[in-house]
Amino acid sequence: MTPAARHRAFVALGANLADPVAQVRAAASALAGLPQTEVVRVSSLYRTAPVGICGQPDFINAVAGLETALAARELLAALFAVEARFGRRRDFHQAPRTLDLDLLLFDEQTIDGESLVVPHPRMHLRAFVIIPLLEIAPGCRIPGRGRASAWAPAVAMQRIERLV
Ligand code: PH2
Ligand code: MG
Ligand code: MG
Repeated sequence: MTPAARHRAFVALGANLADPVAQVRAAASALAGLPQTEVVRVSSLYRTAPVGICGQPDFINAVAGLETALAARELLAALFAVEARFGRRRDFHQAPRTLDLDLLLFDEQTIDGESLVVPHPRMHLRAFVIIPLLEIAPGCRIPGRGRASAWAPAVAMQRIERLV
């Protein structure tokens, strides 16, 4: 039997409701429980200003690097299942959330589907993704966007604070 191909994936974790530090910590542990998946690294937690939305509490964000034998869409479904377990409700677009798990990168693949777009289309413009991603994968490349590190200056005005 040939072993299933292993993929390197990066996932963004975010929460801004109901003790978000605890939510993000627990979510990182939940990722370790995904089938056929190992968590290789988890970044520090960061407190970040909401981007693209007004009047919401600060977020807690992190990025996890995974190694998985799941296909991209299987991983996405597994991430949705974890969000649901954490009580995520989708009351309206960009409603405050107990947990948001976004698939950022999947190997060097470009996926342009109805339910899944990889690389995440706005990841390079968000300090809350770029800074934790660079912490755990400084040489990381974003297909179509070049080195992740090249985007750090573009997000330098966004408020982000690493938690100790
Ligand atoms: N997620 C969003 C929109 N804005 N801002 C921060 N700081 N962190 C997030 O995780 C975030 C956001 C949509 O998912
Ligand atoms: Mg999101
Ligand atoms: Mg999401």
